[in-house]
Amino acid sequence: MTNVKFPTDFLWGVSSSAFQIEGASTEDGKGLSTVDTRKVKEGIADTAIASDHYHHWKEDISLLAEMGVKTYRFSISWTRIFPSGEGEVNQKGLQFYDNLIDELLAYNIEPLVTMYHFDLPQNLVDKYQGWLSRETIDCYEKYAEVLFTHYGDRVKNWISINEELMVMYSQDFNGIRNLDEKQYKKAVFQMMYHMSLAEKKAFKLCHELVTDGKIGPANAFQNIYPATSDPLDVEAAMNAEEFLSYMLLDLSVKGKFPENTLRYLQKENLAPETLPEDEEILKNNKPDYICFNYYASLCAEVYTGLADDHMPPFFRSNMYRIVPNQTKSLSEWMVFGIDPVGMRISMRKLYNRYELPLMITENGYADSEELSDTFEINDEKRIGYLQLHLLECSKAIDEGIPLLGYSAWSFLDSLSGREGFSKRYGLVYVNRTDDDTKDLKRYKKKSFYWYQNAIKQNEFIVDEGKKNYDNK
Ligand code: BGP
Repeated sequence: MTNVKFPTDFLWGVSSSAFQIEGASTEDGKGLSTVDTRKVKEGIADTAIASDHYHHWKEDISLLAEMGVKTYRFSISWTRIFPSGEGEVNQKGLQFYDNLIDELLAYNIEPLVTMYHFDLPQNLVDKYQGWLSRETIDCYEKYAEVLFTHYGDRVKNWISINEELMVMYSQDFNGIRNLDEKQYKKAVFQMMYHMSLAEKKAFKLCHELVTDGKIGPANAFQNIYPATSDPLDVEAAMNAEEFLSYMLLDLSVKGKFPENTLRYLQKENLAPETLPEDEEILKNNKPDYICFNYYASLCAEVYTGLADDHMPPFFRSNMYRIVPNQTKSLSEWMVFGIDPVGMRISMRKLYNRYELPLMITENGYADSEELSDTFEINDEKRIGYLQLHLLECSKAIDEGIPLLGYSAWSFLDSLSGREGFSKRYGLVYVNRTDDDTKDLKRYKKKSFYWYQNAIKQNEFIVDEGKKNYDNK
Protein backbone atom coordinates (compact mmCIF):
# COMPACT_ATOMS: atom_id res chain seq x y z
CA MET A 1 0.00 0.00 0.00
CA THR A 2 1.29 3.45 -0.88
CA ASN A 3 0.11 6.72 0.58
CA VAL A 4 0.07 9.16 -2.33
CA LYS A 5 0.38 12.81 -1.29
CA PHE A 6 0.21 16.10 -3.14
CA PRO A 7 1.42 19.65 -2.51
CA THR A 8 -1.21 21.88 -0.88
CA ASP A 9 -1.51 24.07 -3.98
CA PHE A 10 -1.93 21.14 -6.41
CA LEU A 11 -4.60 22.02 -8.95
CA TRP A 12 -7.03 19.09 -8.91
CA GLY A 13 -9.40 19.42 -11.80
CA VAL A 14 -11.60 17.94 -14.48
CA SER A 15 -11.83 18.79 -18.18
CA SER A 16 -14.45 19.22 -20.87
CA SER A 17 -14.80 20.89 -24.24
CA ALA A 18 -17.63 23.02 -25.61
CA PHE A 19 -18.81 20.98 -28.59
CA GLN A 20 -18.63 17.73 -26.65
CA ILE A 21 -20.95 18.82 -23.83
CA GLU A 22 -22.84 22.03 -24.59
CA GLY A 23 -25.39 21.10 -27.25
CA ALA A 24 -27.53 24.11 -28.28
CA SER A 25 -25.44 24.19 -31.42
CA THR A 26 -27.55 26.89 -33.09
CA GLU A 27 -29.10 28.53 -30.05
CA ASP A 28 -28.81 32.18 -29.00
CA GLY A 29 -27.03 33.19 -32.17
CA LYS A 30 -24.33 30.53 -32.20
CA GLY A 31 -22.87 29.92 -35.66
CA LEU A 32 -21.88 26.55 -37.06
CA SER A 33 -18.39 25.18 -36.72
CA THR A 34 -16.60 22.30 -38.41
CA VAL A 35 -17.60 19.87 -35.68
CA ASP A 36 -21.26 20.75 -36.23
CA THR A 37 -21.14 20.28 -39.99
CA ARG A 38 -19.00 17.12 -40.10
CA LYS A 39 -20.73 13.90 -40.99
CA VAL A 40 -21.17 11.67 -37.96
CA LYS A 41 -21.57 7.95 -38.36
CA GLU A 42 -25.14 6.70 -38.65
CA GLY A 43 -26.61 6.13 -35.20
CA ILE A 44 -24.05 8.28 -33.39
CA ALA A 45 -25.06 11.45 -31.52
CA ASP A 46 -24.11 14.84 -32.97
CA THR A 47 -23.49 18.24 -31.39
CA ALA A 48 -27.13 19.39 -31.40
CA ILE A 49 -27.81 18.30 -27.81
CA ALA A 50 -24.65 16.50 -26.65
CA SER A 51 -24.78 16.52 -22.81
CA ASP A 52 -27.03 19.58 -22.87
CA HIS A 53 -24.66 21.49 -20.63
CA TYR A 54 -25.91 24.75 -22.17
CA HIS A 55 -29.16 24.22 -20.30
CA HIS A 56 -27.72 22.43 -17.24
CA TRP A 57 -24.69 24.64 -16.57
CA LYS A 58 -25.75 25.77 -13.11
CA GLU A 59 -26.48 22.26 -11.93
CA ASP A 60 -23.23 21.07 -13.53
CA ILE A 61 -21.16 23.67 -11.73
CA SER A 62 -22.74 22.74 -8.43
CA LEU A 63 -21.59 19.17 -9.15
CA LEU A 64 -18.06 20.48 -9.71
CA ALA A 65 -18.26 22.28 -6.39
CA GLU A 66 -19.47 19.12 -4.70
CA MET A 67 -16.60 17.19 -6.24
CA GLY A 68 -14.29 19.78 -4.71
CA VAL A 69 -12.14 20.54 -7.76
CA LYS A 70 -9.75 23.47 -7.53
CA THR A 71 -9.84 24.11 -11.26
CA TYR A 72 -12.18 23.40 -14.16
CA ARG A 73 -10.89 23.19 -17.71
CA PHE A 74 -13.53 24.01 -20.30
CA SER A 75 -13.43 25.53 -23.75
CA ILE A 76 -15.14 28.56 -25.18
CA SER A 77 -16.96 27.96 -28.43
CA TRP A 78 -15.52 30.37 -31.01
CA THR A 79 -18.85 30.50 -32.88
CA ARG A 80 -20.82 31.50 -29.78
CA ILE A 81 -18.61 34.59 -29.57
CA PHE A 82 -18.19 35.18 -33.32
CA PRO A 83 -20.94 33.23 -35.15
CA SER A 84 -19.07 33.63 -38.45
CA GLY A 85 -15.62 33.48 -36.91
CA GLU A 86 -15.23 37.19 -37.64
CA GLY A 87 -17.32 40.36 -37.72
CA GLU A 88 -19.81 41.18 -34.98
CA VAL A 89 -19.54 39.77 -31.47
CA ASN A 90 -22.59 37.83 -30.25
CA GLN A 91 -23.49 39.32 -26.85
CA LYS A 92 -25.51 36.26 -25.82
CA GLY A 93 -22.47 34.09 -26.36
CA LEU A 94 -20.32 36.35 -24.22
CA GLN A 95 -23.01 36.30 -21.56
CA PHE A 96 -23.13 32.50 -21.39
CA TYR A 97 -19.46 32.28 -20.45
CA ASP A 98 -19.77 35.30 -18.12
CA ASN A 99 -22.36 33.35 -16.17
CA LEU A 100 -20.26 30.20 -16.18
CA ILE A 101 -17.09 31.95 -15.06
CA ASP A 102 -18.83 33.97 -12.34
CA GLU A 103 -20.51 30.87 -10.98
CA LEU A 104 -17.20 28.97 -10.91
CA LEU A 105 -15.50 31.82 -9.08
CA ALA A 106 -18.37 32.00 -6.59
CA TYR A 107 -17.43 28.42 -5.65
CA ASN A 108 -13.69 29.24 -5.63
CA ILE A 109 -13.05 27.12 -8.70
CA GLU A 110 -10.29 28.49 -10.89
CA PRO A 111 -11.31 28.55 -14.58
CA LEU A 112 -8.78 27.09 -17.01
CA VAL A 113 -10.02 28.16 -20.42
CA THR A 114 -9.22 26.52 -23.75
CA MET A 115 -9.76 29.14 -26.42
CA TYR A 116 -10.15 26.69 -29.27
CA HIS A 117 -10.90 22.98 -28.96
CA PHE A 118 -11.42 21.53 -32.47
CA ASP A 119 -14.43 23.77 -33.33
CA LEU A 120 -13.26 26.02 -36.18
CA PRO A 121 -15.97 28.39 -37.49
CA GLN A 122 -17.37 26.84 -40.69
CA ASN A 123 -17.58 30.26 -42.32
CA LEU A 124 -13.78 30.60 -42.09
CA VAL A 125 -13.45 27.33 -44.00
CA ASP A 126 -15.98 28.39 -46.64
CA LYS A 127 -14.56 31.86 -47.06
CA TYR A 128 -10.81 31.45 -46.48
CA GLN A 129 -10.03 27.71 -46.50
CA GLY A 130 -9.64 27.77 -42.72
CA TRP A 131 -6.13 27.28 -41.39
CA LEU A 132 -4.77 27.11 -44.91
CA SER A 133 -4.93 30.89 -45.09
CA ARG A 134 -3.49 33.69 -43.04
CA GLU A 135 -6.91 35.35 -42.76
CA THR A 136 -7.84 32.69 -40.21
CA ILE A 137 -4.81 33.69 -38.13
CA ASP A 138 -6.14 37.26 -38.08
CA CYS A 139 -9.61 36.06 -37.08
CA TYR A 140 -8.19 33.94 -34.27
CA GLU A 141 -6.16 36.93 -33.08
CA LYS A 142 -9.27 39.10 -33.00
CA TYR A 143 -11.16 36.37 -31.14
CA ALA A 144 -8.29 36.08 -28.65
CA GLU A 145 -8.35 39.83 -28.09
CA VAL A 146 -12.07 39.73 -27.27
CA LEU A 147 -11.58 36.83 -24.84
CA PHE A 148 -8.67 38.44 -23.02
CA THR A 149 -10.32 41.85 -22.84
CA HIS A 150 -13.69 40.56 -21.73
CA TYR A 151 -12.76 37.69 -19.39
CA GLY A 152 -9.16 38.55 -18.45
CA ASP A 153 -10.19 40.22 -15.20
CA ARG A 154 -11.46 36.82 -13.99
CA VAL A 155 -9.69 34.16 -16.06
CA LYS A 156 -5.95 33.92 -15.39
CA ASN A 157 -5.11 30.52 -16.87
CA TRP A 158 -5.46 30.07 -20.63
CA ILE A 159 -4.86 27.41 -23.24
CA SER A 160 -4.35 28.63 -26.80
CA ILE A 161 -5.20 25.58 -28.94
CA ASN A 162 -6.15 22.03 -28.01
CA GLU A 163 -4.22 19.30 -29.82
CA GLU A 164 -2.97 20.91 -33.02
CA LEU A 165 -1.91 17.43 -34.08
CA MET A 166 -5.53 16.31 -34.35
CA VAL A 167 -6.68 19.51 -36.06
CA MET A 168 -4.01 19.46 -38.75
CA TYR A 169 -4.79 15.87 -39.74
CA SER A 170 -8.53 15.57 -39.15
CA GLN A 171 -10.81 16.85 -41.91
CA ASP A 172 -13.66 16.70 -39.39
CA PHE A 173 -11.88 19.40 -37.40
CA ASN A 174 -10.07 21.47 -40.03
CA GLY A 175 -12.90 21.21 -42.57
CA ILE A 176 -10.61 20.92 -45.64
CA ARG A 177 -12.21 18.44 -48.01
CA ASN A 178 -11.56 19.81 -51.48
CA LEU A 179 -7.96 18.70 -52.02
CA ASP A 180 -6.57 15.57 -53.55
CA GLU A 181 -4.41 13.27 -51.42
CA LYS A 182 -1.12 14.84 -52.46
CA GLN A 183 -2.32 18.40 -51.93
CA TYR A 184 -3.84 17.50 -48.59
CA LYS A 185 -0.61 15.90 -47.38
CA LYS A 186 1.16 19.21 -47.90
CA ALA A 187 -1.77 21.27 -46.59
CA VAL A 188 -1.50 19.50 -43.22
CA PHE A 189 1.81 21.25 -42.51
CA GLN A 190 0.68 24.62 -43.80
CA MET A 191 -2.30 24.46 -41.43
CA MET A 192 0.01 23.45 -38.61
CA TYR A 193 2.35 26.35 -39.29
CA HIS A 194 -0.50 28.85 -39.38
CA MET A 195 -1.92 27.52 -36.12
CA SER A 196 1.51 27.85 -34.55
CA LEU A 197 1.72 31.46 -35.68
CA ALA A 198 -1.80 32.12 -34.41
CA GLU A 199 -1.06 30.72 -30.99
CA LYS A 200 2.12 32.79 -30.73
CA LYS A 201 0.01 35.87 -31.38
CA ALA A 202 -2.32 34.72 -28.61
CA PHE A 203 0.63 34.31 -26.20
CA LYS A 204 1.69 37.87 -27.01
CA LEU A 205 -1.80 39.31 -26.58
CA CYS A 206 -2.43 37.43 -23.36
CA HIS A 207 0.76 38.81 -21.84
CA GLU A 208 -0.18 42.33 -22.93
CA LEU A 209 -3.86 42.28 -21.98
CA VAL A 210 -3.96 39.97 -18.95
CA THR A 211 -0.81 41.07 -17.18
CA ASP A 212 -1.20 38.54 -14.36
CA GLY A 213 -2.38 35.82 -16.76
CA LYS A 214 -0.64 32.70 -18.01
CA ILE A 215 -1.03 30.79 -21.25
CA GLY A 216 0.25 27.68 -22.98
CA PRO A 217 -0.63 25.08 -25.62
CA ALA A 218 -2.39 21.75 -24.91
CA ASN A 219 -0.36 19.09 -26.66
CA ALA A 220 -1.54 15.55 -27.41
CA PHE A 221 1.77 14.15 -26.19
CA GLN A 222 2.73 10.87 -27.84
CA ASN A 223 5.13 8.96 -25.62
CA ILE A 224 6.76 6.49 -27.97
CA TYR A 225 9.05 3.60 -27.11
CA PRO A 226 11.12 1.60 -29.56
CA ALA A 227 9.29 -1.69 -30.23
CA THR A 228 12.63 -3.51 -29.69
CA SER A 229 16.20 -2.54 -28.80
CA ASP A 230 17.18 -2.76 -32.48
CA PRO A 231 18.81 0.66 -33.13
CA LEU A 232 16.60 1.11 -36.18
CA ASP A 233 13.50 0.78 -33.99
CA VAL A 234 15.10 3.19 -31.52
CA GLU A 235 15.61 5.68 -34.32
CA ALA A 236 12.05 5.12 -35.56
CA ALA A 237 10.73 5.95 -32.08
CA MET A 238 12.84 9.13 -31.99
CA ASN A 239 11.52 10.14 -35.40
CA ALA A 240 7.94 9.49 -34.34
CA GLU A 241 8.25 11.45 -31.12
CA GLU A 242 9.85 14.38 -32.93
CA PHE A 243 7.30 14.35 -35.67
CA LEU A 244 4.19 13.87 -33.55
CA SER A 245 5.04 15.92 -30.47
CA TYR A 246 8.29 17.89 -30.48
CA MET A 247 7.67 19.52 -33.86
CA LEU A 248 4.58 21.25 -32.46
CA LEU A 249 6.01 21.94 -29.03
CA ASP A 250 9.33 23.24 -30.39
CA LEU A 251 7.31 25.69 -32.46
CA SER A 252 5.26 26.67 -29.40
CA VAL A 253 8.24 27.12 -27.11
CA LYS A 254 11.35 27.73 -29.21
CA GLY A 255 9.64 29.10 -32.31
CA LYS A 256 11.45 26.74 -34.67
CA PHE A 257 11.26 23.22 -36.09
CA PRO A 258 13.49 20.41 -34.85
CA GLU A 259 16.27 20.34 -37.47
CA ASN A 260 15.78 16.71 -38.42
CA THR A 261 12.05 17.16 -38.92
CA LEU A 262 12.43 20.31 -40.97
CA ARG A 263 14.86 18.58 -43.33
CA TYR A 264 12.46 15.69 -43.72
CA LEU A 265 9.62 18.06 -44.61
CA GLN A 266 11.84 19.87 -47.12
CA LYS A 267 13.00 16.63 -48.68
CA GLU A 268 9.44 15.39 -49.06
CA ASN A 269 8.30 18.75 -50.41
CA LEU A 270 5.95 19.18 -47.44
CA ALA A 271 7.54 22.20 -45.76
CA PRO A 272 5.11 25.09 -45.21
CA GLU A 273 5.41 28.47 -46.85
CA THR A 274 6.71 31.06 -44.44
CA LEU A 275 7.26 34.83 -44.49
CA PRO A 276 10.38 36.57 -43.17
CA GLU A 277 8.32 38.60 -40.68
CA ASP A 278 7.07 35.37 -39.01
CA GLU A 279 10.49 34.92 -37.44
CA GLU A 280 10.03 37.72 -34.94
CA ILE A 281 6.60 36.55 -33.71
CA LEU A 282 7.72 32.92 -33.49
CA LYS A 283 10.92 33.63 -31.58
CA ASN A 284 9.73 36.22 -29.12
CA ASN A 285 6.59 34.88 -27.51
CA LYS A 286 6.90 32.00 -25.11
CA PRO A 287 4.25 30.05 -23.24
CA ASP A 288 4.18 30.08 -19.43
CA TYR A 289 3.49 26.38 -19.10
CA ILE A 290 2.95 23.29 -21.20
CA CYS A 291 -0.37 21.52 -20.91
CA PHE A 292 -0.49 17.98 -22.18
CA ASN A 293 -3.08 15.30 -22.75
CA TYR A 294 -2.03 11.74 -22.11
CA TYR A 295 -3.99 8.50 -22.40
CA ALA A 296 -1.54 5.78 -23.41
CA SER A 297 1.93 5.11 -24.74
CA LEU A 298 2.84 3.72 -28.14
CA CYS A 299 5.66 1.82 -29.77
CA ALA A 300 7.40 2.43 -33.06
CA GLU A 301 9.30 0.10 -35.32
CA VAL A 302 11.40 0.71 -38.39
CA TYR A 303 9.39 1.46 -41.50
CA THR A 304 9.51 -1.40 -43.97
CA GLY A 305 6.68 -0.39 -46.25
CA LEU A 306 4.11 -2.47 -44.38
CA ALA A 307 0.62 -1.00 -44.67
CA ASP A 308 -0.55 1.02 -41.69
CA ASP A 309 -3.86 2.26 -43.07
CA HIS A 310 -5.74 0.78 -40.11
CA MET A 311 -4.09 3.51 -38.02
CA PRO A 312 -5.45 7.06 -37.65
CA PRO A 313 -3.93 9.35 -40.34
CA PHE A 314 -1.54 11.12 -37.96
CA PHE A 315 0.19 7.81 -37.18
CA ARG A 316 0.83 6.89 -40.82
CA SER A 317 4.34 7.64 -41.97
CA ASN A 318 7.24 6.43 -44.06
CA MET A 319 9.66 7.21 -41.21
CA TYR A 320 8.30 4.78 -38.66
CA ARG A 321 5.50 2.34 -38.05
CA ILE A 322 3.36 2.88 -34.96
CA VAL A 323 2.24 -0.24 -33.12
CA PRO A 324 0.37 -0.72 -29.83
CA ASN A 325 2.42 -1.24 -26.67
CA GLN A 326 1.88 -4.97 -26.24
CA THR A 327 3.58 -5.00 -22.83
CA LYS A 328 0.62 -3.06 -21.47
CA SER A 329 -3.08 -3.81 -21.17
CA LEU A 330 -5.40 -3.02 -23.98
CA SER A 331 -9.16 -2.80 -23.62
CA GLU A 332 -12.18 -2.30 -25.84
CA TRP A 333 -11.56 1.44 -26.10
CA MET A 334 -8.00 1.80 -24.76
CA VAL A 335 -6.38 0.22 -27.76
CA PHE A 336 -2.77 1.37 -27.55
CA GLY A 337 -1.76 0.19 -24.08
CA ILE A 338 -2.47 1.73 -20.67
CA ASP A 339 0.78 2.96 -19.22
CA PRO A 340 0.75 5.13 -16.07
CA VAL A 341 4.57 5.09 -15.74
CA GLY A 342 4.68 6.40 -19.30
CA MET A 343 2.95 9.54 -18.09
CA ARG A 344 5.79 10.21 -15.65
CA ILE A 345 8.31 9.43 -18.38
CA SER A 346 6.48 11.95 -20.59
CA MET A 347 6.75 14.62 -17.91
CA ARG A 348 10.45 13.97 -17.59
CA LYS A 349 10.97 14.23 -21.35
CA LEU A 350 8.94 17.43 -21.55
CA TYR A 351 10.59 19.10 -18.60
CA ASN A 352 14.10 18.15 -19.71
CA ARG A 353 13.47 19.60 -23.13
CA TYR A 354 11.54 22.77 -22.27
CA GLU A 355 12.12 23.55 -18.58
CA LEU A 356 8.60 24.92 -18.20
CA PRO A 357 5.95 24.05 -15.59
CA LEU A 358 3.58 21.32 -16.73
CA MET A 359 -0.13 20.71 -16.41
CA ILE A 360 -1.92 17.50 -17.30
CA THR A 361 -5.10 18.64 -18.97
CA GLU A 362 -6.52 15.30 -20.08
CA ASN A 363 -6.14 11.76 -18.78
CA GLY A 364 -8.96 9.29 -18.40
CA TYR A 365 -10.46 5.90 -18.94
CA ALA A 366 -12.99 5.11 -21.67
CA ASP A 367 -15.60 2.44 -21.15
CA SER A 368 -19.05 1.41 -22.34
CA GLU A 369 -21.42 2.01 -19.44
CA GLU A 370 -25.07 1.61 -18.54
CA LEU A 371 -26.95 2.76 -15.47
CA SER A 372 -27.82 -0.06 -13.07
CA ASP A 373 -31.39 -0.56 -11.86
CA THR A 374 -30.40 1.37 -8.75
CA PHE A 375 -29.01 4.23 -10.87
CA GLU A 376 -25.38 3.51 -10.12
CA ILE A 377 -22.22 3.22 -12.15
CA ASN A 378 -19.60 1.13 -10.51
CA ASP A 379 -16.57 2.26 -12.54
CA GLU A 380 -13.81 0.50 -10.61
CA LYS A 381 -11.63 0.34 -13.70
CA ARG A 382 -11.70 4.11 -14.06
CA ILE A 383 -10.79 4.51 -10.39
CA GLY A 384 -7.84 2.15 -10.88
CA TYR A 385 -6.72 4.09 -13.93
CA LEU A 386 -6.93 7.45 -12.14
CA GLN A 387 -5.16 6.13 -9.04
CA LEU A 388 -2.19 4.75 -10.92
CA HIS A 389 -1.79 7.85 -13.08
CA LEU A 390 -2.06 10.18 -10.10
CA LEU A 391 0.50 8.06 -8.29
CA GLU A 392 2.90 8.83 -11.14
CA CYS A 393 2.07 12.54 -10.82
CA SER A 394 3.03 12.44 -7.18
CA LYS A 395 6.27 10.59 -7.97
CA ALA A 396 7.11 13.10 -10.71
CA ILE A 397 6.66 15.97 -8.26
CA ASP A 398 8.99 14.16 -5.82
CA GLU A 399 11.52 13.84 -8.62
CA GLY A 400 11.51 17.60 -9.08
CA ILE A 401 9.08 18.12 -11.96
CA PRO A 402 7.04 21.31 -11.53
CA LEU A 403 3.65 19.75 -12.20
CA LEU A 404 1.01 22.35 -11.42
CA GLY A 405 -2.09 20.21 -11.67
CA TYR A 406 -4.06 17.35 -13.14
CA SER A 407 -7.45 17.53 -14.85
CA ALA A 408 -9.16 14.23 -15.50
CA TRP A 409 -10.95 13.70 -18.79
CA SER A 410 -13.78 14.06 -18.43
CA PHE A 411 -16.11 15.87 -16.08
CA LEU A 412 -19.35 14.67 -17.70
CA ASP A 413 -19.99 11.91 -20.17
CA SER A 414 -19.67 13.71 -23.45
CA LEU A 415 -19.62 13.22 -27.20
CA SER A 416 -16.61 11.12 -27.91
CA GLY A 417 -14.76 11.85 -31.16
CA ARG A 418 -16.36 9.35 -33.49
CA GLU A 419 -18.12 7.15 -31.00
CA GLY A 420 -20.62 9.52 -29.39
CA PHE A 421 -22.00 8.16 -26.13
CA SER A 422 -21.13 4.53 -26.71
CA LYS A 423 -17.73 5.37 -25.25
CA ARG A 424 -17.76 7.26 -21.96
CA TYR A 425 -15.05 8.95 -19.92
CA GLY A 426 -17.09 10.99 -17.41
CA LEU A 427 -16.94 10.97 -13.62
CA VAL A 428 -20.58 11.99 -13.94
CA TYR A 429 -22.96 9.87 -16.00
CA VAL A 430 -25.31 11.63 -18.39
CA ASN A 431 -28.50 9.71 -18.92
CA ARG A 432 -28.76 9.48 -22.67
CA THR A 433 -27.62 7.16 -25.39
CA ASP A 434 -26.71 7.92 -28.98
CA ASP A 435 -30.21 7.36 -30.27
CA ASP A 436 -32.28 8.31 -27.24
CA THR A 437 -31.77 11.59 -25.38
CA LYS A 438 -33.84 10.29 -22.42
CA ASP A 439 -33.96 12.78 -19.51
CA LEU A 440 -30.28 13.83 -19.61
CA LYS A 441 -30.15 13.51 -15.83
CA ARG A 442 -26.77 13.51 -14.13
CA TYR A 443 -25.66 10.60 -11.90
CA LYS A 444 -22.43 10.59 -9.90
CA LYS A 445 -20.35 7.55 -10.73
CA LYS A 446 -18.30 5.71 -8.11
CA SER A 447 -15.21 7.49 -9.50
CA PHE A 448 -16.83 10.83 -8.63
CA TYR A 449 -16.87 9.88 -4.95
CA TRP A 450 -13.36 8.46 -5.09
CA TYR A 451 -12.00 11.64 -6.70
CA GLN A 452 -13.94 13.83 -4.29
CA ASN A 453 -12.34 12.09 -1.35
CA ALA A 454 -8.82 12.20 -2.82
CA ILE A 455 -9.18 15.94 -3.40
CA LYS A 456 -10.54 16.52 0.09
CA GLN A 457 -7.70 14.60 1.76
CA ASN A 458 -5.13 15.81 -0.81
CA GLU A 459 -3.89 12.22 -0.71
CA PHE A 460 -5.10 8.67 -1.20
CA ILE A 461 -3.97 5.14 -0.59
CA VAL A 462 -3.30 2.83 -3.50
CA ASP A 463 -2.31 -0.80 -3.80
CA GLU A 464 0.27 -0.52 -6.58
CA GLY A 465 0.07 -4.21 -7.33
CA LYS A 466 -3.67 -4.14 -7.90
CA LYS A 467 -4.39 -2.83 -11.36
CA ASN A 468 -8.09 -3.19 -11.38
CA TYR A 469 -8.54 -2.05 -14.97
CA ASP A 470 -6.51 -4.90 -16.41
CA ASN A 471 -4.40 -7.94 -15.84
CA LYS A 472 -0.93 -6.73 -16.83
C1 BGP B 1 -8.55 14.21 -26.96
C2 BGP B 1 -9.46 15.38 -27.12
C3 BGP B 1 -10.72 15.34 -26.31
C4 BGP B 1 -11.32 13.96 -26.14
C5 BGP B 1 -10.27 12.90 -25.89
C6 BGP B 1 -10.78 11.49 -25.97
O1 BGP B 1 -7.85 14.03 -28.16
O2 BGP B 1 -8.78 16.58 -26.78
O3 BGP B 1 -11.60 16.27 -26.85
O4 BGP B 1 -12.21 13.66 -27.10
O5 BGP B 1 -9.18 13.00 -26.75
O6 BGP B 1 -10.90 11.14 -27.32
P1 BGP B 1 -12.06 10.24 -27.87
O7 BGP B 1 -13.28 10.84 -27.32
O8 BGP B 1 -11.97 10.33 -29.33
O9 BGP B 1 -11.79 8.89 -27.34
